[in-house]
Amino acid sequence: MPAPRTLLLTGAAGGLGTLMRDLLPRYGYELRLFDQLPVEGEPDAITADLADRPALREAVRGVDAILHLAGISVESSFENILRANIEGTYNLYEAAREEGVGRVVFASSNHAVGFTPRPQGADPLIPVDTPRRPDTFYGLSKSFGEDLAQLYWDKHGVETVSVRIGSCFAEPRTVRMLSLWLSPADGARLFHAALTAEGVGHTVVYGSSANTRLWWDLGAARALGYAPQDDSEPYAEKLIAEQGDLTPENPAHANLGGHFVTDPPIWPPGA
Ligand code: NAI
Ligand code: 15L
Repeated sequence: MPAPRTLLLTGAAGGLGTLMRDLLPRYGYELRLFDQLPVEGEPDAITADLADRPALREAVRGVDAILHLAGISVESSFENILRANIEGTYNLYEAAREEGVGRVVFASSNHAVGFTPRPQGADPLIPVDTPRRPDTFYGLSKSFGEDLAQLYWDKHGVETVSVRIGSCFAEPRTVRMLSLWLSPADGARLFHAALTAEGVGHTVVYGSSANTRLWWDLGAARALGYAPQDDSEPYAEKLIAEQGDLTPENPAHANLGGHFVTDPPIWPPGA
């Protein structure tokens, strides 16, 4: 596949969107920005909600590919998740189909498989085909997004790489993130690989750096051409000294999804 030049970046005002606005142009992408919030310093960014289908259709018109980051990025009420992540992602795929955009990279999450026990001791790494076990309505919406991507490939020929992102921040913030950290530079490497690899159909990959304490198998991501350069290990001593190490007896430490697994559900306001 020729390298896409024009890329629609949804969620451009968010944490990951801000990191990628800086990093992706270095790979030659011309970015078109989309978010419900204004993007600081970017007067040409499209300010619209994923529910606004005409705005979304205009936003995708003429781009080579889409990096879909927009949505609620933590747990919320089912109603909020339904509107932003489930209906919003459906609207995005419909716009891509209608406008003939052939490649989407979808920001899925570790929380689509959050109830998967994390490896301990000599346990094998978690394979990418492990059964989906969402830990929240949020994780459920990512599971839906992956199935939607499969449908749009099988039925309409829209290709997607669903990247189950671990924790993409400038630095790992918790001991759990030592296993799941995706450095911003590796995030850009992985998204670039996902945007340019040939014949992906719908491919699901895990997204993290080459962490010493890795929990999951990066083979599917590497098969796209991703070669991670970073490792969270230099942050380990300080984080463990501050927070203590993970203990298998603590249910929030026993599964991939961390505290998302153990937090009480969020019901609609007023319920
Ligand atoms: P964020 O919350 O900082 O950014 C999300 C952006 O989406 C915000 O700018 C928000 O205004 C926008 N947005 C939300 N609902 C929208 C709607 N209805 N219409 C238009 N725009 C809307 O989240 P972050 O950390 O930047 O994550 C980006 C994506 O990556 C999210 O989809 C998140 O679920 C996913 N992800 C992120 C991880 C991370 O470690 N940062 C880990 C796993 C997944
Ligand atoms: C996610 O899916 C969230 O979007 C992000 O804010 C982090 O909580 C990350 O997972 C994580 O599990 O660390």
